[in-house]
Amino acid sequence: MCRSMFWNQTNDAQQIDAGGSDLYLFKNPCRLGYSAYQVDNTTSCLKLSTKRSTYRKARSDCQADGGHTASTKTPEKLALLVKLAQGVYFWVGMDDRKKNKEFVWQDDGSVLTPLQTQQLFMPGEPSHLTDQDCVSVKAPETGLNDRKCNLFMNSFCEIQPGC
Ligand SMILES: [Ca+2]
Repeated sequence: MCRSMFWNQTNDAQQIDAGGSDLYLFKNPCRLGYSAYQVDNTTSCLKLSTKRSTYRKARSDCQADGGHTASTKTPEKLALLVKLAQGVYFWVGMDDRKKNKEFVWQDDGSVLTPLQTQQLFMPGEPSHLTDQDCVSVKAPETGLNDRKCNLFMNSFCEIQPGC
């Protein structure tokens, strides 16, 4: 559920001088602490966590904000997060904790497709080794890899614009 009241409190319109006599009103569509990115033909509001945590904690922190650990369903979105992370290791919003070898995206509960597996994971991954039920990117890698969920990593929270 989006809280429009919160949105109004935390996103003041800014006046931007365009260089001439015209002034434009710009309003960040994302709540405080989140930045807007155009990716996958939509606007995503993203925030990188300030500390490392387990997958479970990262997930619950994002849920407390009304969102989820950021998805990377396309190579374009994955490349964006890798770039924003600047070498920091981060969790991706997907795990197969419920049913082994069936990765489910946090944002909509859909199952990872074979095409996504091929496009997004590192060669030879996901390896499904013992307890590797969560998914992350570990620089200098730029693709996904399943790893143990109790490792400590940063993560991106993602929420809907206006939420
Ligand atoms: Ca692995």
